[in-house]
Amino acid sequence: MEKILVIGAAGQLGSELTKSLSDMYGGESVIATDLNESAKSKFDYCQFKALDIMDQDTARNLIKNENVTQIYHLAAVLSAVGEKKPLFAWDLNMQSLLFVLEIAREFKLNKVYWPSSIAVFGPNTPKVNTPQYCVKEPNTVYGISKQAGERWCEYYFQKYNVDVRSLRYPGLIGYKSLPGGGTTDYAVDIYHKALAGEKFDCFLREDSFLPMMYMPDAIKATLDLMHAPSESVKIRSSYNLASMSFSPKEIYQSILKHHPDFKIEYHPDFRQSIADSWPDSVDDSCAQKDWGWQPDFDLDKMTEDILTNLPNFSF
Ligand code: NAD
Ligand code: AKB
Repeated sequence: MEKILVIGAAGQLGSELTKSLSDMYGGESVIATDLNESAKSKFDYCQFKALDIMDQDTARNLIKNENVTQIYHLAAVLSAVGEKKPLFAWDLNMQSLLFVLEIAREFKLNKVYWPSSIAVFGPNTPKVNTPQYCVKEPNTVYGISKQAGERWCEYYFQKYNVDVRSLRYPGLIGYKSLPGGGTTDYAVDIYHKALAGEKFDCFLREDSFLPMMYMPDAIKATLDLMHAPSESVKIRSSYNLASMSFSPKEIYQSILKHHPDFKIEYHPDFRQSIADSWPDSVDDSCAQKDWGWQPDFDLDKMTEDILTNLPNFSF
């Protein structure tokens, strides 16, 4: 029987991924962990334990005593917060990943999942249809940590046969939790403002294109990758992953079709230069070819789904 540990389970991605893992494996097979006991109320369908992944003795005992077989390591400091606290971001993002990889090697875990990001790309990367393999000179601490993390994942696979798998997510958009300090957060916040009947102040320019993905597609991609036969997973750094690419003006126009009085203003801040360093769109043909990736949602389909379901969702 698999025993799956999710680290950073209470965040934007973890809240939805942990539920899908519990639906798939059964709640008794999933242990959700996050920093604070207060996150427990989110996880009435599986086990929950408060865990600071930097407290490595406690984490190691938990993994050993619970006979954990797989880890989904989601805890990280994201791009915008990372620029405010660079050394803290580097420390958390790198130490936690190295700890997880070492534990996976030592305890011979079946699988590890660790997300990377479009933040691995930088200003010298080709911006449109960014290839899987190209120049990567990230200029955010978050991006540097993801790039280094990818190299470590590949290293542990090649040297120690650790079955670690990873996706370079675009900006993830979901309505079931609030985002945690990234540059793509505006594309979540905008729906909340539209439904509240308030004007939206956008921290990016209206023409700032970024790769984005609706959360159900991100969950599908993650589970598809994790369930693909090992020999199909040919990239052990991290796979480019794509579904849609849009600008603030385009998401605004998509919402206007449902809320014609919705207003937006653009006040770019420090996050604009982060967005400018990232691709407009990425080429995910390796993911399509290796394990059959195809997204289900485009911008208008996502907008309709969020505007229909968010009003009935309680946090
Ligand atoms: P988030 O900030 O919403 O969630 C991270 C969670 O980790 C939070 O619940 C936080 O409490 C927890 N955490 C922080 N420090 C911790 C620690 N020391 N020990 C245990 N838990 C800790 O982030 P997210 O959006 O859910 O992102 C999850 C992962 O996916 C991250 O690795 C992120 O880099 C990656 N990713 C996310 C996006 C996106 O758009 N959300 C895009 C690309 C990659
Ligand atoms: C961020 O904006 O930092 C994240 C990401 C794209 O990795 N959403």
